[in-house]
Amino acid sequence: MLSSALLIGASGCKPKNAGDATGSDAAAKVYVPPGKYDEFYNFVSGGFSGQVSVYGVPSGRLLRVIPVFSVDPEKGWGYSEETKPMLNTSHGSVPWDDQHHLALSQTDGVIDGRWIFANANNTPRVARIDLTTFRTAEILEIPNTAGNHSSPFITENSEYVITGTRFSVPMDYEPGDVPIESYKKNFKGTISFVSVAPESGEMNVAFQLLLPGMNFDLSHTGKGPSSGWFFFSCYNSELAHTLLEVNASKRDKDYILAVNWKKAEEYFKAGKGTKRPAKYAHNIYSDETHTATSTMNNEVTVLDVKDFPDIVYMIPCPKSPHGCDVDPTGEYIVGSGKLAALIPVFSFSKIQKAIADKTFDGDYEGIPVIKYEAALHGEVAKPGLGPLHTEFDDKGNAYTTFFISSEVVKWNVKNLNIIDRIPTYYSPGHLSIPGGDTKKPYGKYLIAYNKITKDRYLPTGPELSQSAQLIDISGEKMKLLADYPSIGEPHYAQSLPAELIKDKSVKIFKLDENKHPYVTKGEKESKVVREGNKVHVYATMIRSHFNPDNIEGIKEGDEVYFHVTNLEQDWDVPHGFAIKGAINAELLVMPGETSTFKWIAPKPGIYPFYCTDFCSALHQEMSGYIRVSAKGSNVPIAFSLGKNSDPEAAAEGTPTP
Ligand code: RUQ
Ligand code: CUA
Repeated sequence: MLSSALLIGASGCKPKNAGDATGSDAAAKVYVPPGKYDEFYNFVSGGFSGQVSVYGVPSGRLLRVIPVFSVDPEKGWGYSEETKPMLNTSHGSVPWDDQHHLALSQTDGVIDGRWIFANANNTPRVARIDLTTFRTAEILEIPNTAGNHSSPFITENSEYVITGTRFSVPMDYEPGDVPIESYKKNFKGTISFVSVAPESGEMNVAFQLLLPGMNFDLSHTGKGPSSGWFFFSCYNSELAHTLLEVNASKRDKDYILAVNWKKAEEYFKAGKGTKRPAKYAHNIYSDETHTATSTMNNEVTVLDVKDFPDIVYMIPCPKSPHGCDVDPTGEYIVGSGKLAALIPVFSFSKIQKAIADKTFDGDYEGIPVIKYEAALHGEVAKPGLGPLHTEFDDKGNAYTTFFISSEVVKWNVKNLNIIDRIPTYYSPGHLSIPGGDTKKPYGKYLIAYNKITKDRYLPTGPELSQSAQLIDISGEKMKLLADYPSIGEPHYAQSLPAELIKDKSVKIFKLDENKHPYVTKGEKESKVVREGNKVHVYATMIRSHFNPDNIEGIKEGDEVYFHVTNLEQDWDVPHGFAIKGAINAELLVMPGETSTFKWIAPKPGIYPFYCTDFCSALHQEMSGYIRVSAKGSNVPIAFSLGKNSDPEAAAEGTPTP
């Protein structure tokens, strides 16, 4: 029986004193003294904010918000000419997306600290964030996909980032204008294998598997004995296309799809796939030119699983499975059925035996269905209500979130006994243990990501912050230590030990190595060049002035490009750039970097510009003026810094030489 306290927790009425972290013991565990570093970096997805935020754990201090799929005026992301191509897609420029899952790169099944991958749900894309710069280095669109929720999942050596379609749809290379009622015939599901180049990390859609029109949900790579396999939860095996909350919940069991990806790769490499037309954008940001380029791809290789019967198998899983998690040994696969009253744990060796012995229970749309009992290691009985996601510690334990009963439950992977349970406030979705989905979990902290916070924080109008809740899992019993609000929806998170990356952080970009076509490497090279109605301003920034800071000869309607180079070669000295009336954003330019601000000169007048980042005691002085003249005027292009500062000459209006 579930204790009534849990059910009360779910309904949001807080029992007295519940969830108050207990006193000084907990406080000491999360206290990171001023000036001291946190032990872990915690990368948290932004959900409907489209970005990724970075927190320190255990303090819960927000360190950074990394712009990924949404424009970010604070950092000029999607506003500077250099970053605009990053948001390009086959649908044109897309300024927003919904970011759900994150995957840190791995080597031999262990987090290696090179990159973190992030998905965009809405317009299907995968991003690669560079962990030396904490910036988005690449965004790749995924063709033949709609709703890239089931993404990104990484293989043990980061060979592939794997993505699955949430919404099955007609393929891009087939007619899309079909009756929705023809779902069963015309709608297909896909799983995509995005290759990751070993050194550069560059991504490409290597191949796609064509599957029946189910909805793919979550996935994890096999490891150790299950190396070379992948496990996907699927729902809507009913192939419903309307009122899914009823029609996709009819069956007692849906499936986990087991994919032998090494086999699929073999077929692909042997040229067995079919090339299909497709249109998808591939955007790469270069730290050399400080500029992104976007290319449109027009082909993708597809392998229809019907033609390759030994790639995929179905394992029945109760009921509407969501999380699909593989334990650190690689032997156990946990399926969390949103509507199930138990948690099934499957055994990889049993799955292999069942395949070898053909212990099948018929097929699903042509894919062999392994008998449930033949794949099953065992069931966790009466664990809670609404299991969603599971991660693991380094001692053979699993931790599962329960959305409906609002708790985290700790259980033993081998004997399936429940060890402990702790309420969360309220309704957790994912949880994250540093390394908790890899071969090497750091089993000290668990962070639960709660969808509902109700009475947990000071009210802030109708929208309340969602939260992360830090739980100590170092002992037998879990202990709530702290919680902290999040940005957007803290959907999933991954963490790594700070030691792994903190000393590799880029401090500056070397000015010598700046290959931006409009770089200005010294103040003497500053200039303003007119090319027809385009004006290129080659400007520099250094504490505490722009060069030039007086610009004349701009005419109404001119397309002005301010190419500003930050000449600083010191850590933590960005300069900003903003100009009055700009229908754009600011720029935030890192030391040694060049960024470009496009400005259509408005009606004649004087327009101040200034540095937006408090960079020195004389930051407030870091500013300048642009004069805009009428279209037909003959004011010549002129630019200067520190000239004509004689007030008398200026009063007489002596023209700038
Ligand atoms: S799914 S709350 Cu968007 Cu990660 Cu399970
Ligand atoms: Cu540069 Cu403030």
